[in-house]
Order: sequence, then C-alpha cells, then structure tokens
Amino acid sequence: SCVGAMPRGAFIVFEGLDRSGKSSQSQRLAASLKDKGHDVKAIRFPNREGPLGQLIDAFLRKDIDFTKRTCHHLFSSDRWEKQCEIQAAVLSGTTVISDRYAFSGVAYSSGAEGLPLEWCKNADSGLIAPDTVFYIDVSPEEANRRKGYGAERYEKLEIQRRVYSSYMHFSTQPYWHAIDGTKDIDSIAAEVCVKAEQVVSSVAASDAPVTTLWD
Ligand code: FDM
Ligand code: MG
Repeated sequence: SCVGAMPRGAFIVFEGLDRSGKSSQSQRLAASLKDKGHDVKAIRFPNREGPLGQLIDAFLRKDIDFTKRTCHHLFSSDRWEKQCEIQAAVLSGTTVISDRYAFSGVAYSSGAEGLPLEWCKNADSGLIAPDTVFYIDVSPEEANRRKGYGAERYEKLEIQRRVYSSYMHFSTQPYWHAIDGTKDIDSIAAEVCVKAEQVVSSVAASDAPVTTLWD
C-alpha cells in the first residue's frame, strides 16, 4: 500500500440468540476500543429508525404481517441501505461494530420461518463481509432462564431452538468465533476485546481488502 495511506478499519459483527448478551457485549467492545483511542462506529440490525426499520419494528411487534419471503427481504434491504455507510467508515480507518447482520437474517428466516437456507443467503450475497463474527453462545434454555423472553415475534423457546441450530451452519467458517456466553459479563468482555484488537491490528497491518458475502 502507498506510504501514508490510511489503514482500513475492521468490520466486526456480534451474533447470538435473543438474551445471549450480544447487545451489551457489542456496546462494551465499542466503548473499550474508543478508550484505547480507536475510531469506532456502532451500528445495529435491524435499524428500527429508518423507513424500512419502522416496517420491521411493526412486524416484530406483530402489528403487521408480511409473507415469509417479504420479511426476509425487508431485513436484507435494511442491510443493503447501510452498505455505503459501512464501506465509507471502514475505508476511512474506522472500526465498525454491528449488533447482528446477515447471519441473523439466515438463522431466523431459515430457522424460525422455515425458508430454504440457500434462498435466504442469496438475498445478502454481495454485502460487505465482516472480518470477524463473535457468536455469543448461549443455549436457548439458558437464554430463556435469564429473564424470559419478551412478547416480540420469535421470542419463544421452541423457535429459538430452531434459530440456534440454523446458526450452526456458520460454525465452521474461519471468521466465526464462538464465545462462551455463560461466563460472567466482564470475562466475556475481556476475551472479546483481546480478540477484537488482534483483528483490528491484523486488518490494518495486512491492508486486507474488503470482501463480500458469501466468500
Ligand atoms: N432478525 C434480525 C431477523 O429475523 N432477521 C434479520 O436479518 C435480523 C437482523 O429480529 F428476533 C430478528 C432477530 C430478532 C429481531 O432483533 C430483532 P433485536 O436484536 O432483538 O432487536
Ligand atoms: Mg430481541
């Protein structure tokens, strides 16, 4: 790379079942990396604020229904709408941390809705690929014991069991890092932070190009 060129930022994704603790962990990591002087941009999917997000929010609250394939495309479109933003941030040296991404799309649409997995993957094919995925691994039973699920769509033990097994489709991928989500919050945060810093520095040092799903 040319002398003085900005090393790119890493793209880090958190995945896991509802109540796995992934939202807290993604916030913790964003705060720790900021403390260490990194530029960080925290995002989440679904992004419930935008025009698509409002439809998704109403869908999750069961105020409106869509066919299974339409809802899958809504969640996917929400990600497509954010690609320029993610790309611009990463290329300017900012580390992007996302709470959920396309892996949720595949795990929930195939697991909870019963759609064919390859069909689900197609909608997200070509999205910017994360450099690493932290999968906060908590069994559906353990997640359910935590505070019980809420009243949103998919927040049921039997559905979470199917989502959990769909997530396992990704478990052998090189970018997939399963983290034991039953440990205490501070040890998980410490483990994640060490691994994330390794990813941030190796991405910066190797000047690895941004790749796309599902390479
Ligand atoms: N969800 C999330 C999907 O079904 N598909 C997707 O592509 C994404 C990103 O939306 F039940 C589901 C997962 C969860 C719900 O997520 C909202 P949060 O993280 O609980 O807000
Ligand atoms: Mg939820």
